[in-house]
Amino acid sequence: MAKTRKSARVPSNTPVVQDQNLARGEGGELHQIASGKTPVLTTAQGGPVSDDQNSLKIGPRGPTLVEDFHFREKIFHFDHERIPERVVHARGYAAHGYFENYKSLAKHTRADLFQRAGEKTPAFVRFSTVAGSKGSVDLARDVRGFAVKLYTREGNWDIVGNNIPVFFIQDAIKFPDLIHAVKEEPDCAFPQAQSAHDNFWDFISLTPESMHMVMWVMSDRAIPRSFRFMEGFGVHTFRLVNAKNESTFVKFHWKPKLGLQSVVWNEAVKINGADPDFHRRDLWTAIKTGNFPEWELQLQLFDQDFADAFDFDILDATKIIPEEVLSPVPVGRLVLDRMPDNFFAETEQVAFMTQNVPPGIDFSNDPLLQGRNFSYLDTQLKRLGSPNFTHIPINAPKCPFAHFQQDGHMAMRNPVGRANYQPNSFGEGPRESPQRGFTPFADAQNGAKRRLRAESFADHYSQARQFFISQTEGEQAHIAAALTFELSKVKIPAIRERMVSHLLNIDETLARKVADKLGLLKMPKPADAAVPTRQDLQPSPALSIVENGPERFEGRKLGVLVSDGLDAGILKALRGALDKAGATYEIVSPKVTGVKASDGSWVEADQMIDGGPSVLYDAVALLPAAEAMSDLLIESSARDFVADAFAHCKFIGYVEAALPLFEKAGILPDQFDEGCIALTSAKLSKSFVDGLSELRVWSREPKVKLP
Ligand code: HDE
Repeated sequence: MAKTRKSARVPSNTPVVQDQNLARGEGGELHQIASGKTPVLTTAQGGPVSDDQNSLKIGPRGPTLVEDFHFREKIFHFDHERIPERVVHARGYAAHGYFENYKSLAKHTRADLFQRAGEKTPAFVRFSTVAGSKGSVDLARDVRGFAVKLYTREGNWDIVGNNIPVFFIQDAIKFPDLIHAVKEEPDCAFPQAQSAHDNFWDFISLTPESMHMVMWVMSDRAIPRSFRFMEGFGVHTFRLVNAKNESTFVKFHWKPKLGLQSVVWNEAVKINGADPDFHRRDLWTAIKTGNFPEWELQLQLFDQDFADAFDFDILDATKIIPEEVLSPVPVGRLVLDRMPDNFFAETEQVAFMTQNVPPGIDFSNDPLLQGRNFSYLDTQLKRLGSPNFTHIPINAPKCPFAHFQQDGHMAMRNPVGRANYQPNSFGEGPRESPQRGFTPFADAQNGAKRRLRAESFADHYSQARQFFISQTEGEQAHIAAALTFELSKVKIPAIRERMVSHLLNIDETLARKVADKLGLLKMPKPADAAVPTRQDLQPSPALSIVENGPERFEGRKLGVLVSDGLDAGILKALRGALDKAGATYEIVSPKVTGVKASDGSWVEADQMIDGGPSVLYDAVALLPAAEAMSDLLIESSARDFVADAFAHCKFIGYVEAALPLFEKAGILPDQFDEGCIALTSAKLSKSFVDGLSELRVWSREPKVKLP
């Protein structure tokens, strides 16, 4: 016989989730618990709920009743919580801010946001990876999305860009193939968020136009330290159009105020394990602590004659105009200063669309851009489920708007009045304005209707080579290592060989290095090239991360390894210097509660050593006391902390008591270099922080032989 149990109501002891709208809504007093300000839990229909812990049953253990409308509504809503994730750029993180215009650009564009110096336009920016699903890791080797929504007084303008200024393909019709190839393979459903597999490299090796982009993706650009240290690019050539209807070609560049910085691959792999939300946490923490990230908008402006002088096509998204050939002009700054209140409502539901442009900004005939202008509207309908997605606050314009669109799922704002069409004889509703309205630039078009790729799109290797030769020696080594790693995951030898045959057209030394590391038995012939690689293109220093790195330690983080008995004076000096530099730090200690310093003061910890490996920090300081050393030396996480910091070429400040940790990590005294700095006094601790502006000790890299 089944045991009989006493019926018991589970007491409502969990905190009540506050629905601010509800609390503010009509009949607020009705929905207040008598004793205090806590609002009464209601159904979505507004009915007060008496018990949210137990479903309605017959008897204490009896069947649950369909009559329980509260239970049914709650579960029904939960069952429908997910919307389709983005096909690409599913994993993203966003913030609010503003764009501030430096001076009038009326000469080039009639766009309202560029007319007045100091004009501020609200902005929402979403950063993303491309290939992984919503729950994938932040440090995947991948392109980063850099999508900016500007709520201008003349409607929303979306610059839906990336952190890499070129793209894999030249024509939008190839996009589904590219994305199918990079995503997990359809039969086994792996690998997730990785391009290191056969399908991707099969497609790439059969698509020579992707070679320029491949060089970027194999560089450290694809593993940024954080969103705050990466550039953004509009990629395509757009047009600015002024009040006289004159057009200027334009390319958009976002330059981070903090400079460029990436991590190294071995570090990226470990960060993904230690903190898969590394980039999210970084942006959240920076903004929540008032360190607002900032980018400068710079424009490359040029006319048709300038465009015609190149032997490549400015409509080809696999090409750049080097900044040394055409300097970008600074026109304003983008500041991110507020995190969304709710991730789903804003970051997940934001709908970017390349076709969102205000009067004064226009498209070029770049076939990739033309295809995107079709795709983004389509995708929003699928994802958000209703043509009324512009009624969602994050997508709604912040300027006045008026139209006759009505009804449909979730219509929140139908036109009022009698006339829902125009012209109408009631004098009701909005009318079009030839003066203020968007007028496309009257670019004359002619030619036969054909499926063709212009010959001006045929050079696939010259700029790939230019990118490669613009990198420092260390950066070139990283590209070779990344190619080797990725191709080592490819199982079909013919794909590896085909890739090496393309590399031969880019740089022979690179090709040989990769072939050698892969153990290719014989060198393939160079791939057939429609246009031979130009050898005369000059290196462009603007393309190197190291050449454009930060000048200060500002905005970065020091990991401070401590133990009981640490030198309080040195820690105090370090903290002061870090505050002054606008940098942050975390105390990493054997126990998460903290440690007792030499002067008896308590130092709170941020991380246990296990949870705070050195890969999470830009540089480290080792401040353990001698008496704690025997315990620390048997902690493998303490050893890894030091070994990784050294292998990843980080600056390491240390007190003498920490020396046995180096030994344990396999770092001998004769390997110490200018990046290993003894902190024997408070004064030296300050100068250690000053010296961190360089970030990494790249000269160490050939010696540590990073994988
Ligand atoms: Fe996208 N892209 N894309 N893309 N793209 C999407 O739109 C597409 C391309 C970019 O944070 C989708 O809302 C096509 C280039 C970003 O919400 C989709 C083509 C560049 C984001 C789509 C491209 C981008 C997207 C998926 C080939 C850099 C994320 C969900 C012509 C300049 C925006 C969505 C966000 C998102 C289509 C190529 C950037 C499917 C057809 C080139 C940053 O509509």
